[in-house]
Amino acid sequence: MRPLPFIFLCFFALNSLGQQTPSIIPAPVKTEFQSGSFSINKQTAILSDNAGDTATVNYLNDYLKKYYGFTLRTTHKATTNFIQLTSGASGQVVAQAEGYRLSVSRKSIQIHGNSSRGTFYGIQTLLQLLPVQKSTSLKIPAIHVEDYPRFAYRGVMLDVSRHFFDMDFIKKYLDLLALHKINTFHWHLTDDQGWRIEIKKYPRLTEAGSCRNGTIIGRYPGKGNDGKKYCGYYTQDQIREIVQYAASRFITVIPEIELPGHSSAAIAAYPQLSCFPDEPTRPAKNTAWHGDSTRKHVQQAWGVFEDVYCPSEYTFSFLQDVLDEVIQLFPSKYIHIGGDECPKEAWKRSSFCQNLIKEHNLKDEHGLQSYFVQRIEKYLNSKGRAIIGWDEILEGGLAPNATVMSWRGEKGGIEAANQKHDVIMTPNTYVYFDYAQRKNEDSVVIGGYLPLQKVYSFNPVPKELESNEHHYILGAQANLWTEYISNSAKAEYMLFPRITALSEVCWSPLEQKSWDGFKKRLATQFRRYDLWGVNYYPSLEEPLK
Ligand code: TNX
Repeated sequence: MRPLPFIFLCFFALNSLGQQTPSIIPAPVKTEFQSGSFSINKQTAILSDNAGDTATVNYLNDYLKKYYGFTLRTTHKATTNFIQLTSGASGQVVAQAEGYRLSVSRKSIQIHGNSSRGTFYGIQTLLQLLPVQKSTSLKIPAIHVEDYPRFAYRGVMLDVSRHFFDMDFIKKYLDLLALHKINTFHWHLTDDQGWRIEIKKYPRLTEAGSCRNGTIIGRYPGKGNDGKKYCGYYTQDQIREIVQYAASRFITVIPEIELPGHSSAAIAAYPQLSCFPDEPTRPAKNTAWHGDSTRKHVQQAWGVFEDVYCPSEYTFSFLQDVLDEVIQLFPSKYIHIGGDECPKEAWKRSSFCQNLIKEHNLKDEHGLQSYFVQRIEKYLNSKGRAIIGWDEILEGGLAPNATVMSWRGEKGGIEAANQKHDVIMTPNTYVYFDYAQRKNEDSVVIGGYLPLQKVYSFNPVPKELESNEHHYILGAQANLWTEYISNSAKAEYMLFPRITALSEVCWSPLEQKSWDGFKKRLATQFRRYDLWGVNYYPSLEEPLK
């Protein structure tokens, strides 16, 4: 008989302990396997003295309850069979608040985070060591992990305007982000097809702006219109609930309030926001419209629309009022103000805009867009917040403190870093999860082809940048635009497994990244998706080209 290869021996050795091969995603900075194992069972205690870790202890117990059917007691003293959580700057792995150390021995599991954030990520790694089947005794291999993220910004965006997603799904989404050590949820709350956030001072935003009278059927321009009223928005109480839910998973929620373009829903509610309040809304080219078409309405098809915010004092005071309420709801440092895809036709034919251009010595309508964004930036800066905008905010001159989200490939990010601005990389060439992930996609998608391996190959630091510019790249984000994603099963299908590749892009050091190694670990991750009840595209073998 030929000797079995070493890898098989390891596999059998682990299997005889009732364990799967450890497969931690995203790959940690340093992992050492040791001999022996620890079992979490109903007698295991949690030791934790740090108030900042209370949410994490509850989180761990919720997870154990949900997937394994039992919880652990907390205590202040134990000599064996315990999980100890400590947090704080002493004994740091590296000077990184999100760093942690995890040690599993026969007697105990010890997790030390450089801050409570780090401790939470230590717990996430521990969850990845648990068996993927339900059991009341969870065997874990002895291991030592030292870990911290490559990027401080690790995000995923969800568009809830084109299609609305309910509270339960938003919470599930946040759960799934946390399981991937993603720390930012970018919530795209307003667009042409629906305004989704309650604003007390402007009730029509949700009364009128959160509903459209119909939606095109199928891929643009569509095979007709379904003629069904489509509505949805989050109340301020619900928003607070989500922000809190995210915070207990160390996720920051960044709201996006689109301006000056993608504003048809707001204009439908308050026509004076347009430079041409009396002109009826124009449907997208070659698309079927349902219902009245004599005045302003929420759009029923996808695309880019010419009726945008007029840069009037009425609009600025409206936006400042809206942002005042947004700031109250979201404690994040950043507010995303959109800035993308703003056609200039309306501003060109408006005498008000042409006078404004002259009055402020602006070069043209791009200068006017820059003036618009800079006024909003100034206002938000005065409230202690910073803006993020899509890369079109580079056109006509960047607002002084803006962070740029580079979506049309990487060039906007490169240009912004050259101008010494912070950048978040979200290029459609690597992280647009509304694009097809398989060659023969049988559901309707927006187009494009973005297989898993392409996502995995993404390096958020463009090679064109000098090393002294690398620090401008805060991190990366995947975007889930939902024109063709009308339900949560499809949203999950488009996200998984690509979000798992993204997590490694954002977290793992380059030297720990390997496509072959990732594919092996992904096989176990698929079993975790099953455990979590996540819908996913199961192929591991979709070729890159
Ligand atoms: C471009 S990315 C958009 C969105 C669309 C998306 C579809 C960006 C800033 N704007 O409005 O939903 O393409 O992939």
